[in-house]
Amino acid sequence: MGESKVVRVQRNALEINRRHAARLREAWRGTGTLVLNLISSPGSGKTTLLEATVARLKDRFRLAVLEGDVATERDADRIRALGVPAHQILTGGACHLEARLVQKNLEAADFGELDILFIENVGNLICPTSYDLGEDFKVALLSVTEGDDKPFKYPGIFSRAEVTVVTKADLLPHLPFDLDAVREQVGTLNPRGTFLVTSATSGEGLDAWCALLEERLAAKRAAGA
Ligand SMILES: Nc1nc2c(ncn2[C@@H]2O[C@H](COP(=O)(O)OP(=O)(O)OP(=O)(O)O)[C@@H](O)[C@H]2O)c(=O)[nH]1
Ligand SMILES: [Mg+2]
Repeated sequence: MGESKVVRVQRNALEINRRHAARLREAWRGTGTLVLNLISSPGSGKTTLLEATVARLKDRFRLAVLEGDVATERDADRIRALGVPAHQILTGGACHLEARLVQKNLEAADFGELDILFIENVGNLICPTSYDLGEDFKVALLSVTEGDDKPFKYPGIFSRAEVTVVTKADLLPHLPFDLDAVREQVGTLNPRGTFLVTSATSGEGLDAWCALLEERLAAKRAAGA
């Protein structure tokens, strides 16, 4: 039996996305901008981690945030409240960002030259996984309230994200969350990935997270020099 129409349409959409993503990646290679694509379930702490991150790095680096959501400017407002430029992308119902939408909104945002651009994807552990946005790497977040079985249940994102960040570690004493089991699952899916344990509330792990960003930015700059 031939390929169904739905599969063909999906494949075409991914192919078009790939081409747009390649253009974005090339542009960011030229400017030496480090670009992250943050992916996780709704409420796992993406914006809160970004708030803590920009607060720590904004005096030394030119930062901006693209916020992906189905509705509201709330996340972009939270970042702007810290004095860091942010632009809200509204998908109008779609459960993921696409490279073309990022390109369009980046032009509208007119951030100027940046050291680091953070893209917070729409809260969803599945849909954003297949859509390359031209980023240097994907970051998968998993909050400890979501359960310690998630990497094996959602292998797509945890195998593709170069960095996995466990969030809300301050809540660990109150939950039956087996951190070692999660570390093992992520290690199996992505043996060369980086695994960080953080809490935006207590500050745990934020030094390591920010150091990773600085290292990756320096490496990108050195490669482009
Ligand atoms: N205890 C604790 N709560 C946290 C931490 N980080 C985030 N939260 C809380 O988790 C809730 C959701 O956080 P957000 O940062 O809005 O989550 P998000 O992933 O951006 O959510 P969406 O954009 O809707 O997908 C908020 O009530 C935060 O205060 C943390 O480190 N510890
Ligand atoms: Mg958010």
